[in-house]
Amino acid sequence: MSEIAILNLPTSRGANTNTTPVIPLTEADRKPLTKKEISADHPTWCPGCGDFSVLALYFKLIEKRRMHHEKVTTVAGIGCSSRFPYFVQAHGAHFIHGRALPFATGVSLNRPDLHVFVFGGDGDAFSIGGNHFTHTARKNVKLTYVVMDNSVYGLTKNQTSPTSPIGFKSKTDIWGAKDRPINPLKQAISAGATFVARTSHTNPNHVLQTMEAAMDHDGFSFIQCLSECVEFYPGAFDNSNPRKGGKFDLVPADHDVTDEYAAYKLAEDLRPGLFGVFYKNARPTKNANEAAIIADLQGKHAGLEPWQILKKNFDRMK
Ligand SMILES: Cc1ncc(C[n+]2csc(CCOP(=O)(O)OP(=O)(O)O)c2C)c(N)n1
Ligand code: SF4
Ligand SMILES: [Mg+2]
Repeated sequence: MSEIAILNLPTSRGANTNTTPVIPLTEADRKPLTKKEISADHPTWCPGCGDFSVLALYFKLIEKRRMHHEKVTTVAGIGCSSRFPYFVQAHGAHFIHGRALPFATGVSLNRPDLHVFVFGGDGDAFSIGGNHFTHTARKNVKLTYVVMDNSVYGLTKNQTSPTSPIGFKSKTDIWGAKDRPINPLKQAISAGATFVARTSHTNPNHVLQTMEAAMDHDGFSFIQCLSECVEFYPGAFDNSNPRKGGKFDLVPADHDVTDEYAAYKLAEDLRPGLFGVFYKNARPTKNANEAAIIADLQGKHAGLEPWQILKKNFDRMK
């Protein structure tokens, strides 16, 4: 039961007075947000960009899970995909290029009542943000990271990204990329992510289902969501789109998602690869570990304010 201040509430809950504005409401009493209420600015993406579909499905998730403005937290770095929080009418931050995860970690550790979603691009995640990806995964911070992978730098108008395939021609590789691309799923599994999945903007039901499963996971959940850049890499994922003659093959139903080595092997096939949850396992989260340390210290220093406990610890380090 939550207490929500409502002014001038009409009739059914009793007299409408100006002096008793606090009415107890249950979550079930509140109407789910509508798309209109969650949408902020009109997205500035190019017409046809895959990112539109991911945003629309995030709205669907908010609506389906009956989340309200004060519980929606969307964080991003810099890039076309990272403009995401601008378009969500709720709490969020469009942070520094590659630094979305440390920012989101702070939010997640301090606000256990929220489920933090982070959206961003392949460059943001695996180039400049590569080191944060590794450490957020190994620490198992509770949040969901959706990398909208278009295999190119879109915002800066066509440079090779860490997921561009060999031979990809861009402004930085005019004769075609020579460097072996990274495999985001293998990287996530080996770094210690406890939920690892792949989906594609062309399959809305699959995106929604994957985001829901990630949200329900207690730990660092990572989704590689293919999202086509129609401006600088059109047709990049046609071979995974049945409407374009490709195939959308699912992770086999008998795959044991707790088997790290089996997951790693399934992630081998890069393009188009398989879709679904590759790996999922339970491991203590950074959130739980930190909470236990705080509870222990508060028990040992009863009567002291948190800042006083913190100061005591700093003093011990001198
Ligand atoms: C510290 C810093 N370095 C470089 C840039 C320039 N920059 C902005 S976005 C970007 C890459 C965008 O690619 P990606 O993350 O894949 O996102 P997309 O635009 O493709 O969605 C770069 C290099 C920057 N803004 N800040
Ligand atoms: S440049 Fe590419 S990624 Fe950026 S908005 Fe346009 S289509 Fe989307
Ligand atoms: Mg990109």
